[in-house]
Amino acid sequence: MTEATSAAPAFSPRVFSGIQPSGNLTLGNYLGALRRFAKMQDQGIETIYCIVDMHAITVWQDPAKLKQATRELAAAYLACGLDPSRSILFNQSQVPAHAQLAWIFNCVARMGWMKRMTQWKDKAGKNSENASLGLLAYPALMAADILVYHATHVPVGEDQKQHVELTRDIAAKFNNDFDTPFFPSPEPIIEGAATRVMSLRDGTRKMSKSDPSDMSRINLTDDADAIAQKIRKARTDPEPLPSDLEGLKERPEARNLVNIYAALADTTPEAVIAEHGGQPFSAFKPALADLAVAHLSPITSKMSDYLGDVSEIDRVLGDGADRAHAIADPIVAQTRDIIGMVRSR
Ligand code: AQP
Repeated sequence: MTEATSAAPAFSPRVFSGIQPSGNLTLGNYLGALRRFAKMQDQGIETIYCIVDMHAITVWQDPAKLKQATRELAAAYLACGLDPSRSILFNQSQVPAHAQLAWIFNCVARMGWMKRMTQWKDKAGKNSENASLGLLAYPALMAADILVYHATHVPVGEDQKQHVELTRDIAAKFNNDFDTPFFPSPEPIIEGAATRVMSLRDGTRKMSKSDPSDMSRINLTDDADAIAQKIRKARTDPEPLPSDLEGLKERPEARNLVNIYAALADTTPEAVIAEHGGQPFSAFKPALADLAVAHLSPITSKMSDYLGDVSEIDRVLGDGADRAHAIADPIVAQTRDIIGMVRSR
């Protein structure tokens, strides 16, 4: 074992997760990620949350919109209960250690691993020759985001599980190649009734910021009327809600609305069916809309308060970046030692 290896730190619990500033934040981002981030902070674990702007540019981003979306996302983190004195909050591009470790991981990960990723296949589609190289390498950067902090837990929605598993594979291959237990094997944390919120227009597709149809998603910036209208127009079948969960099996749109209700009410789909089973959608949808508005409107209004002071947002991000540097830089330096790069200064 190398000197750097024997100095490897013990892995105390540390949470890392990130969100792309790629447009309108959705109810899926909120239930699958943001809300749970604040909960983990409140459990007293060390928490590091990132606005992953380098991931966002793997597909085209208009520069002015990227800036705006970055600050909006910072405001959303704060509005959802993130306390920057307890959590580290920053944007990825300000901490070069992410890109530095990502390059090393590009040389550890195999092309075949990357090409098997569902997100690559979905986003590159049939036009993969024309997709950016960054889109293919996305999971190696994500592995670097997590492992550059020796993070042990990664709260994510269901769609990111495969990338966290790949992070574990990269850590294992690095540790094996260099005969060192240097990197931890982080656990994906996927919990709750809405780990995969589906589109309101198609219950078989994920609700997504980049879906061209605005009616497919609830945005965190939607007002009460827009939320009510989108839920009213959400695609459903003509049957009333079933009297048990089994009855939702072949009904993806109905199941999605029940799951969203359960997540917002902090209960289980079983409890929602026990209360609303047998109701037609004309009764269930208004109840869901009321719940969604009650839940989201305080967040929307806090977001706009935070956005009223952009310099304070930038200050919070700058302070977070300084604290992130302090953890990440020594880990990158040790990684370089392990692989045999000379420290000349
Ligand atoms: N529909 C969803 N249900 C539950 N969780 C979701 N997440 C995203 N969509 C859902 C979770 O939100 C976190 C941040 O995601 P991201 O912005 O990094 O990228 P993504 O997963 O690709 O999300 P989008 O909304 O679909 O973005 P675009 O359209 O830009 O690609 C992750 O933890 C994710 O699981």
